[in-house]
Amino acid sequence: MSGTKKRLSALLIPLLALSFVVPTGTAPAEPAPAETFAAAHGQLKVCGVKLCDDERQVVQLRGMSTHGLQWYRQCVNDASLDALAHDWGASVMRISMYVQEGGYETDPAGYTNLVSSIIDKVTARGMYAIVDWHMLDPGDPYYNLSRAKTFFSEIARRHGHQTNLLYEIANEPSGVSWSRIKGYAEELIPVIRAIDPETPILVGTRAWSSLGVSDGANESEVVDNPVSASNIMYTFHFYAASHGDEYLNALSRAADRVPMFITEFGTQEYTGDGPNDFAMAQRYLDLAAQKQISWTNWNFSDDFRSGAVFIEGTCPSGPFAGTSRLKPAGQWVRDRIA
Ligand code: IDC
Repeated sequence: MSGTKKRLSALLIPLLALSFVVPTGTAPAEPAPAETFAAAHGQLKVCGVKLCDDERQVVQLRGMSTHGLQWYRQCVNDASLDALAHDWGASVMRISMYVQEGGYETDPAGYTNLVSSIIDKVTARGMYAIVDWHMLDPGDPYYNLSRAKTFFSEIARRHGHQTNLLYEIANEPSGVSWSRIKGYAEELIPVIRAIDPETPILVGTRAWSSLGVSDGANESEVVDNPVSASNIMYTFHFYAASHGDEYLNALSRAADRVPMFITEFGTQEYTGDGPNDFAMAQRYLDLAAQKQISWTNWNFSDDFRSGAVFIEGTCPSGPFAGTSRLKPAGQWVRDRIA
């Protein structure tokens, strides 16, 4: 379906151009706007260990994660999303909806509407949207399973027909085994698939999406015992000043065996604060480029911490484009998205 959509638009553009042929001597007509990233690539699908577009070409998405919407929704508005799409050149935004800490559980209908409206804004700017079920504490994903079923069912009903989505069903499980995370995924995924069979689903990994490394394990538990579902990927999170070679090597090995997506990383410490280690962060992004692993950086807000890209006080009015309001981590990641 999406392939047809794309081919139709490819046909339409030359036809439109022909119908606006200008006589010599007059100013040329405005060029047709360039096709957006998400329109050009259409419905994503996991292909082997990679993420592919609707013509089975491998794609690497690069973009930003919001901060928690309960605190920083004022940083996610028309102007900031214009900047992310058109000035930064991002192809994806991760919409980070906490479940606890004043998030979804306090107002399910309100947060569902908020996420839905942000999906619309991201879509209008031609980017992919990751719907992030930001469970964090408690770290057992089962704690929020029935809420997750309700939330994703409603998002799938409203948006499942779109071709520019990914669903991230567990931000960072902790204190639980991989088999428990796998069990959660295998209960939730069929519920989503019954409404939306096509959107790729991203599954968190043990110990804060470290592939188990933060608990002294490694990627083999996932590689040897994958979730039984198709069109899914596994997530890996890193903070470059805290997570060194052991983490990088686990990601590298995993990415050759199972589909991986870096839905969160920082150039600083795991607190999202402290000094940047740009050299280590670059090693991760070089690996991601080489293996075509998609990524979103934490985070697109003006929080005081070093990992929030904007200087405090930037939201809601900006300016968001250019570099005048960016912290060092923001300048660094903007350059790497481009
Ligand atoms: C941090 C926020 C901070 C908030 C804290 C608790 O930056 O303002 O008080 O969460 O919720 C993660 C998490 C992400 C963290 C981030 C930085 O997914 O929620 O955000 N981080 O600590 N995993 C590793 C680091």
